[in-house]
Amino acid sequence: MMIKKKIQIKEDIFSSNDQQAEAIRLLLDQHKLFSINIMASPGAGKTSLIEHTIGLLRNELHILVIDGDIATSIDAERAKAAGAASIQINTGGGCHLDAFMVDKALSDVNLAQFDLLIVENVGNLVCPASFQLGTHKNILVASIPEGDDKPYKYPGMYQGVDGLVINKIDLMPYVPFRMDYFLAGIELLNPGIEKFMVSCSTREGIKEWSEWLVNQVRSKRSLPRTTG
Ligand SMILES: Nc1nc2c(ncn2[C@@H]2O[C@H](COP(=O)(O)OP(=O)(O)OP(=O)(O)O)[C@@H](O)[C@H]2O)c(=O)[nH]1
Ligand SMILES: [Mg+2]
Repeated sequence: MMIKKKIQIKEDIFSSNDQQAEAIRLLLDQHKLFSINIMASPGAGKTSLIEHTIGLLRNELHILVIDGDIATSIDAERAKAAGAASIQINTGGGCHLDAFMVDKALSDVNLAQFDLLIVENVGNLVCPASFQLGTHKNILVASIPEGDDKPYKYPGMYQGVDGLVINKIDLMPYVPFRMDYFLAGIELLNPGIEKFMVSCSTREGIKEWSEWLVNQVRSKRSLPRTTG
């Protein structure tokens, strides 16, 4: 017999985080600084995607990366080596970033210097989905070796994002992955979501993803400066 248990987490636990996230959003809007929060399971290719994005856009945009990890500054160093300014947050065991951590990381930054803020969340498909960071778009990186059932098993994450990067498509010939089944799950949870098929190994699709990002930055720049 199969027994299913549902655990409900009360919304109000997250309300102070949401208020902080809203303050960050206002601050970023004041500086017309477009921002994304990249989430994924460990090893899906978040930092690889960020490296390639920086590589393509560093002559066009000033990019700030905030990297969230349980330990080490490996990812912030990779973003810096690729040509961006970077800040590492170590959660010391915490499985996600929250808006207070991002606020602290931004406290010494001259935001006027930057056009694009990329936050790399801690690798996890559960906890990051519940904590808004004040970024304009939440992006999920899914990767082929994780398996085609992930939208069905982690609906909260797949439902709550604005864009989906499907990475490691170079591995399609080697890993059982039914793209139709995967995409059907996404269509069920998040119909019409913006999707990018990429490979950080072959660089396929990185240009299209980067162009979408640049367009987002441009739309933000053309908005009137907010007061606050
Ligand atoms: N074959 C293949 N490997 C990739 C691709 N993208 C990333 N990788 C590899 O996947 C591994 C993990 O990549 P990372 O970019 O460090 O992944 P991450 O999501 O930032 O990992 P964490 O920050 O530790 O959660 C590395 O060995 C990459 O070289 C891809 O498109 N194809
Ligand atoms: Mg990483």
